[in-house]
Amino acid sequence: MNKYRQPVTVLPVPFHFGASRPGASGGPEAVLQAGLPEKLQLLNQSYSILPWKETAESAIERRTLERLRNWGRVLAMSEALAHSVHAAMENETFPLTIGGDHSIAIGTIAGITERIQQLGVVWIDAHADMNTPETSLTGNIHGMALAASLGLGDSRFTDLLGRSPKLQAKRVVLVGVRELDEGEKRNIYETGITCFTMHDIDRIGMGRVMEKAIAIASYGSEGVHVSFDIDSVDPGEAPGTGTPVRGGLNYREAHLAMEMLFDCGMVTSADIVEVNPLLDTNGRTARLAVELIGSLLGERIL
Ligand code: B3U
Ligand code: MN
Ligand code: MN
Repeated sequence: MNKYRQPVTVLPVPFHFGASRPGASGGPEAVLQAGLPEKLQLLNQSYSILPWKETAESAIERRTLERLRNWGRVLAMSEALAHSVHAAMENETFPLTIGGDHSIAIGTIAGITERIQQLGVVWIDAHADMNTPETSLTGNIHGMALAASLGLGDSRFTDLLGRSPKLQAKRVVLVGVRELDEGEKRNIYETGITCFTMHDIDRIGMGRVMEKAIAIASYGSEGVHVSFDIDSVDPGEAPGTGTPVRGGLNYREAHLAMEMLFDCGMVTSADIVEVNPLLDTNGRTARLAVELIGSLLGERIL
């Protein structure tokens, strides 16, 4: 059961056009197959699964830009997802999106902030996703999702559903970061968001880092959104992801983060993204995603 005892709306988003490699579009199916429904039942968590509806091909802008790859596809997905997430919030449920690459968070956050304007975000990721089309070396929109939610970058994304910025920097915290582009470093400093890198976790421990992260994301906020990129976890534990980076969270650190987020009682919504079954070994990464969702929704050892 989540802290507010709300039903969970599971939103599978089989989408990979925000990333370079395909495969993340198989993420939702892999996570469902790995036992997400059974996990929710075990926790006595009421839930429904809202099947993803593809936008008609004819309604999608197919032109692309080198600095904003597949922008038409990402935009169509983001608009549809934002509306579904907003509806899930209006129905007093907890939206749980299952990606898909991390570009889906643009739509999730746009949908949530239609209802909760003072939203804190804990973004757990090996990367910062703080690029703009100008700073990105790849043009992949999954590397721009947090920046867009903070109002940086292309207005098609920053202004989704109207208002921009969706988030205030003082309520945004990154955790687990270990690979940044030069332009992202500037964007982190200039916006003033908080970034706890792996170095901070090594020095003060995951428990202290999460205490600080939760304090920042929840101070004066009406709710906290958790955006969990599975590549935050060390590739030894989570090999099934498109851009693995060594030196990540260990198994218990990842669970501890989710347990502490549940305990804070402020979490309103979550994304679990970047599970790529084509790169996985025997469903290990998908099973980890299911377990971590369990911890976020209150599963305990004792
Ligand atoms: N910073 C790089 C790499 C990257 C970001 N997010 C992922 N990879 N998964 C970029 O493409 O923006
Ligand atoms: Mn990410
Ligand atoms: Mn990442």
